[in-house]
Amino acid sequence: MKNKEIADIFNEIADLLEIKGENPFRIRAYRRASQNLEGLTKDVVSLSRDELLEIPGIGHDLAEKIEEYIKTEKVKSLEDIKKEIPEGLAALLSIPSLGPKTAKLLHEKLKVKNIAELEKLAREHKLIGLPGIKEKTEENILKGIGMLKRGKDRQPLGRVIPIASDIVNQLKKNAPLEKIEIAGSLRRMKDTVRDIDILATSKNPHDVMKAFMHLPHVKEVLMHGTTKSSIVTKEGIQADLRVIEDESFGAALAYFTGSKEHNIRLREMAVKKGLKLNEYGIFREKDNKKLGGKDENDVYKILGMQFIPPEMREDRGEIEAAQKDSLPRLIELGDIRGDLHVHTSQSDGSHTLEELIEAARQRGYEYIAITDHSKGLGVARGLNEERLMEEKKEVDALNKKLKGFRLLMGVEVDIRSDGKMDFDNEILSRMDIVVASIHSGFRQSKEQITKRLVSAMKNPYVSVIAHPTGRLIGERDPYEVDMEYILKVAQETGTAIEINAYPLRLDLNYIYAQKAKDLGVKLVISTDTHLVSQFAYMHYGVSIARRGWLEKRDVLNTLKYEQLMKALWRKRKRNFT
Ligand code: DGT
Ligand code: CA
Ligand code: ZN
Repeated sequence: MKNKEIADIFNEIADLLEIKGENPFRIRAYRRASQNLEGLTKDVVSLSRDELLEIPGIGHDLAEKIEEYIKTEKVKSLEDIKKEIPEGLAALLSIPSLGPKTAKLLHEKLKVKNIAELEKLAREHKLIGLPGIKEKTEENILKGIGMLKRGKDRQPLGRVIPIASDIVNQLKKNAPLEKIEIAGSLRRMKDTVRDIDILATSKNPHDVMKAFMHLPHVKEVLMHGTTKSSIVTKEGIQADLRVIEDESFGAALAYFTGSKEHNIRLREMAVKKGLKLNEYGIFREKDNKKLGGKDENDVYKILGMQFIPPEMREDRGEIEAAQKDSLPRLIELGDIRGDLHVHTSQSDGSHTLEELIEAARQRGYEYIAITDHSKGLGVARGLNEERLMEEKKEVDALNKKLKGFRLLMGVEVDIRSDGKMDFDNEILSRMDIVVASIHSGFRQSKEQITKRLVSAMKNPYVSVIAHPTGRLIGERDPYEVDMEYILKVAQETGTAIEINAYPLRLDLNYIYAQKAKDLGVKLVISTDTHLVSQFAYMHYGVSIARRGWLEKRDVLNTLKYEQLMKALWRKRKRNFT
């Protein structure tokens, strides 16, 4: 949900206003709005202007900022305030436990300009004696700086999953475990995660904790307890391990999988039914009799609803749907019949057609689409018309030989800065599939970028828009684009939209994937493979689709080859007649 993101932004604005010494009433208004947004059970994205105004503390001004953020993922006034405050000073606020008042004080009295200076002063005990600063405050500041240095707040899912799986596998080998499961945002397959939450059962928790402390991954031990321990891995990610009683394992798994919002709703429902739900189980209120909690499904069954897949647990309507027995049947990895975005060594991939076919067949695929870059993308050795036709010949020849497997001849055509396609329609018309995407001009205005994508979708030969927002998680923000409008045009033109499964992309994100589905837009889930090992990224793309409530029928590459080709031809036919 965007609620938390926007709540954080309002809080940040309040912090910065406080550093600036602005009107306390204004600051208070932002804090109040932030709190109320965070406590909101409805998804703010789904609210109309009038409904926004009903949230306590939200007037027209803040409602406008909320809408701005939903559309652009930015709030301009925040960017503006940031410009007015020395960068290093604003950065002090990223230190956990250091508030704006202290930041302002440090700046005014000691001329602290950045975190490094603050750390030095704190080590030399030069902060003590400032109003309100005691030895303990100094300690906390140093602790906070340490935390900050250990790692970024959130890491991309694709970076953390391999680490988490490895920890689990090592524990399975080296600790006396019975059950072990990953919980938290990782189990919900959120695109970024803050830490790794692991739950286990064992007759010997002591030895499990010991094994955990001695994993090769450990850089630092934060806490070593009898049933709960926390470490920081060499990659700078915190991992918590809890050993749970077997009869509570299901309840604990539900609790620690979250999300917090989902849990809160479940607990409220339990209370209404005269029950009590916590991480130990589900109980009858009047006599505390335990009704369940060994299996996770106990919780949902006793509350009178369907089991909710972890990816959906965000309080975005899944509880209501589960009560009505109307949860979607989510797409699964096994539904995927092929990959529709694959590069060969002709452009910037690493493998020949034969190697790619071999790897795809090993995954059980029935087809893949070869989509090398087009000529304009020099850095990726994009193909000109001649080389593309040469590649098409090879693909045709292979298709004649192959049994039970098909190659689709395609191209990832660059959408140029002026909105023109990098190839003429004459060339595009000879492709089985055309994947169009933006690789330049990321800083163009929202209008310009939206226009470029619209012009691509209006081309009858463009089948799919790839990585539609261009984001690279933690590295590059999405370009500015009116995604609502893009989806509308996708629906009107019959253009499919890609969920790019490459771990740093995961683009479309799950919110828009769901919007696309609701509008009747078809999606494809593709890996953008450059190396055969990257076919395995499909798993991440499917998770995003599941978080967006997608079913098999919403995704084109679940179709058999013939049906897929028909679906791809539909747009061209329509545009011809
Ligand atoms: P993250 O770590 O920020 O990527 O996201 P989560 O969802 O893994 O959050 P985390 O690690 O703080 O907590 C794990 C789960 O524990 C969370 O999804 C729900 C549960 N939980 C944590 N704090 C609370 C709480 O205050 N109330 C309730 N009901 N559940 C909580
Ligand atoms: Ca977590
Ligand atoms: Zn690509």
